[in-house]
Amino acid sequence: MKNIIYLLPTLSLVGCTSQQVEEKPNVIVILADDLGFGDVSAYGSTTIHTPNIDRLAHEGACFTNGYATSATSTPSRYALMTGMYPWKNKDAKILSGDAPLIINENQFTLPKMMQSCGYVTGAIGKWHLGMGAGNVNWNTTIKPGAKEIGFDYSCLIAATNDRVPTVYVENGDVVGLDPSDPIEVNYDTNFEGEPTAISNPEMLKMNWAHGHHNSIVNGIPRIGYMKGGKKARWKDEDMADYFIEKVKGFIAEHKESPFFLYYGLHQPHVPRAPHERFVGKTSMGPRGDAIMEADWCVGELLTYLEKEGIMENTIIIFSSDNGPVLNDGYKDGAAEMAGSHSPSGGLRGGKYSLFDGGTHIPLFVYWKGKVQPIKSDALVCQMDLVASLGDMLGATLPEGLDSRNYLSAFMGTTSVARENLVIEAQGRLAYRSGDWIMMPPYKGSQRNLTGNELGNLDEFSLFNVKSDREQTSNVAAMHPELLEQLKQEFFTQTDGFYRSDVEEEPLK
Ligand code: NG6
Ligand code: CA
Repeated sequence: MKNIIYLLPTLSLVGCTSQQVEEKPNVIVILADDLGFGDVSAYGSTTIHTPNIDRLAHEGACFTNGYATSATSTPSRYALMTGMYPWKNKDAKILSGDAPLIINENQFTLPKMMQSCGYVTGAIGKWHLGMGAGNVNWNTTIKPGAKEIGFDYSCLIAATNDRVPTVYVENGDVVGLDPSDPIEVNYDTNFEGEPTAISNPEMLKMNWAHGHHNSIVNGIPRIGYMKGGKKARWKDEDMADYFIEKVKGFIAEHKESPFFLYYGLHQPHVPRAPHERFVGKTSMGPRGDAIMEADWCVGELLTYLEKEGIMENTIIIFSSDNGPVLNDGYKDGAAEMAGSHSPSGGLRGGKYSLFDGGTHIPLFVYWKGKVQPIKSDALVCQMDLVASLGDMLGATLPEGLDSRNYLSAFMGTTSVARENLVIEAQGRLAYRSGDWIMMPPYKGSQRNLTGNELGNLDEFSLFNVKSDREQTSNVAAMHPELLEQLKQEFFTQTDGFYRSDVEEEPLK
C-alpha cells in the first residue's frame, strides 16, 4: 500500500483569485442516497414520477454518463469532497457510526476551496465521512468533523439512517441532548438491559432481513448498539422535514453572501420510513414513497430559492452517492412491490456492484438562465466537480488531485470530458474508457445478501456499454489488443492499488 499521507494534496497550495471573478453563484450539491439511474423519471422511467428532480434535468444539463467513483457511500462522498480517488485511502470504506473522520484536517477539500473563494459553506443531512478522532464522546463537542474540513455550518447524521447513534449532530454537538441521559455507542457489544431486535422483537414496527438486529430506535432495529440520549433520538418519519428546515435556515442566513451547500438526502436508503404524507404515494411501498419524499424535498428547495429571489444566481447539482438496492437488510417489501420498475434503469448490478449499475448514477446540473437544457453523454464524475468549480472561481488547485476540470462539460457546452475513469466497488476496481468497461477478475460470490450482482468475474472482461448497455456480453476475446491496452492503462492509473485477491466485505 502507498504512503497515503505523502500522497495527499494539502491545503497550503490553495488560493483563489475569485475577487476578479464577477460571478460567484451559490452552489448547492444535492446528493441522494442509493438513488438509481432508473429511480427518476428524467431518464425515461415510466414506473416512477419525480417532477421536481426532473425539472433540474429537463431545464438543465442532464448527464447520461454521470458517475460516482464508488458503489457505496463513504468512498463516493470522499471523492466528491476531496477530489481524490477513494481507493487511495484505505479508510474510505463503509463507516460505522462511531468511526473517526477519514479526511485529514490538512487535506485539500471542496468546502475549503469554496471558503478560500469567499463562500460560506454548509453541510446538511447525511455525512458518513466519520466524526472525531476515535472513541467519540457524544456528550461533548465532537471534533474534528465537518468544520475542520471546511464547513462553517453543519447539521448531520453521523453515518447512515440505519446506524447508531440515531441523533442529529449540529456543529459538532448532539441536538437536544439531555446531559442527565448521556449517549453511549458500541459497535461490538450491547449495553446491559438495552433492547435489541433479537431480545425484543415485539418492539419492532419494521423487521430486519439481514444485519440490522442491534439496538431498536423508533421501532426500527439498527446497526450498532446505543444507550441513552433518549430525548435526542430522531424520528425517521420527520427527518426530511427536519433537514429541509435546516436547509432553508442556512439559505435565509447566507443568501447575501455566496454560499456553498452540501445537502445529503437520506432517501431512499434503508430504513425507508417516509413521513405519513408520502405513505402510499406509489404502489412500490416504502422505497417508492421515500423517493417521492426526496422529490418533495427538492421541490421545497427550488420553491424556497425562488421565493428568496436567488434562483438565477444558484447552481444546483443533483446526484446520488451510488447505485440502487431493493433489499438492503429490512423486510420493507421493496423487492416484492417493485413490479416492472427497474431502479438501475436497466444497467447491470446496483449498489455494491462493479457492474455499471453500481456507479452510473443520475447527474444533473441546473443553473437557471445560464445552463441551457441539454442531454449530455459526456463522461463525467462527481469527483471532477471540485476542479471544475475551482476553474469557474479561479481557485488554485494543489498538485496531485485526481479531480479534473470539465467545467464546460458540466455547464453543458461540450460533450468532451473524461476519456476514462477508475470505478470502485467495495475495494474492487474496474475501468471505464470511452464506451468500454474493463473488469478485472475477482474472487467472491456472484451476489451478496441484497441479491445485487457484485461483478466478480473469472477473467479480465470487456463490455461495450454503448452497444450492450446491460453488459450481457463479455467481448474480450474479440478485442485482445484493446483489452491489453485498457489493462495497461488501468494498471498505470491504479499503480499498485489493484489487487486481484480483494474480496468485497461480506454483509453481516
Ligand atoms: C451495509 C448495510 C446496509 C447499508 C450499507 C451502507 C448490513 C447488512 N447492510 O453494511 O444496510 O447500511 O452498509 O450503505 O448491515 S451506504 O449507502 O451508506 O454505503
Ligand atoms: Ca448510499
